[in-house]
Amino acid sequence: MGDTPRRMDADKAIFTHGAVPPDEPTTPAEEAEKANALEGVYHGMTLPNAEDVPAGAPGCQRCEVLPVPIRGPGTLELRLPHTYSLGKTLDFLAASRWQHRESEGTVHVHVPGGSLAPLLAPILDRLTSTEQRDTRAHFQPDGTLPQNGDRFEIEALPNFAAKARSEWLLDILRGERLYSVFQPIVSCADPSDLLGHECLMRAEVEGSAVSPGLMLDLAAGAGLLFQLDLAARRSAVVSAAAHALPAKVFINFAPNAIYSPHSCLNSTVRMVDELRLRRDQVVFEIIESERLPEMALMQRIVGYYREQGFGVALDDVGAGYSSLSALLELRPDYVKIDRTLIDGVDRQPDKALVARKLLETVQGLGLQTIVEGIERREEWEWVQAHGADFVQGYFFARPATPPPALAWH
Ligand SMILES: [Ca+2]
Repeated sequence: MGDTPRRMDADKAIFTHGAVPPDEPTTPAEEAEKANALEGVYHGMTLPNAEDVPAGAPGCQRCEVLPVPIRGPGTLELRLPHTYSLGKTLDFLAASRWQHRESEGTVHVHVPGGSLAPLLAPILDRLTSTEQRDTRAHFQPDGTLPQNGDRFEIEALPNFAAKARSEWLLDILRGERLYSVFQPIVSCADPSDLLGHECLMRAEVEGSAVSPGLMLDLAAGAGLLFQLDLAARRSAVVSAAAHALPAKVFINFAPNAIYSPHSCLNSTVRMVDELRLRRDQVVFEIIESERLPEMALMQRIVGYYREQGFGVALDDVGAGYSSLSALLELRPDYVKIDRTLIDGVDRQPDKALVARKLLETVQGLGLQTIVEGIERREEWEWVQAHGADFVQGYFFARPATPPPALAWH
């Protein structure tokens, strides 16, 4: 990526906000060993491009096909919602070098080549979020004519802009550059007793770590959540197998990236079997529990995993409002208590009250708790005194690859 300086600058700006500290350092020899291990384990995890997929190919087209990146040469068409919004956009274009024209409230801007991000960023800056949402965008590559199906390609500007900015993410997906790091989950009473490892998605661009949150947010806006989530699950399964993880393997998945459990999750299940992980070793963590899709779909997803012999955890409980009802409806094997509720719980009485009631509720329902985000001994002692079953956090071990030794003492 980064074939023009302008594009690299735009991408860098994105990364600055999303950068995370690098994981535990690994030597080049370890990296090579890891790469070889993964290479030897599984060869089938490339996501094809849209144009490479033969008609009638098996698998979920939504999850397994990568869109073609939006880039010039071509014409960006913007339909602004109001003459005021139109005026601001035309003022910017008149003062810029972009070749453009306006016709009946629609602005046509020619992009001679490369990314659209440098054109879109200043336009987005001049529009409020409401104006952005009510602006429609479409891109017509040079040498093509509008087709009948193109009417479905007209999008709200924020989604279109996310797609135009997502080239680096497409590069990561196409190049299979997602990898997993592992964080131990241990018994609260005896942290030398390992329950398992959570697999956490990572990627690097031009030597900088990109935060998983940034990848997920951009993917959600750009319509790439299905592909990112599938690639992350694949990376987790491959890495867990390559490192022969000894205990349970916790793998995150976004329920909002699933239409049908059977078609969207089938390839992950097959890979677990092919790589000889035991199904009862694998626990799928339902992320984004504060904005779950409708309960009927959630029940089908959880039911599917259970029928296939996997465990299910509900992630980030306590971070939102709807996850308590999800506990009752879904009865997950493990409930992961969100870190925001635990950070400083030993010295904040209000937070302690909420955390204590939540732990009591989960225990009363007969579900097992995993408390995330333990960074200090006092937090561990507090959750131990309040009956948590398992704990996870920097106090015990940071996420790393290869899986880190426990460092809690
Ligand atoms: Ca998680």
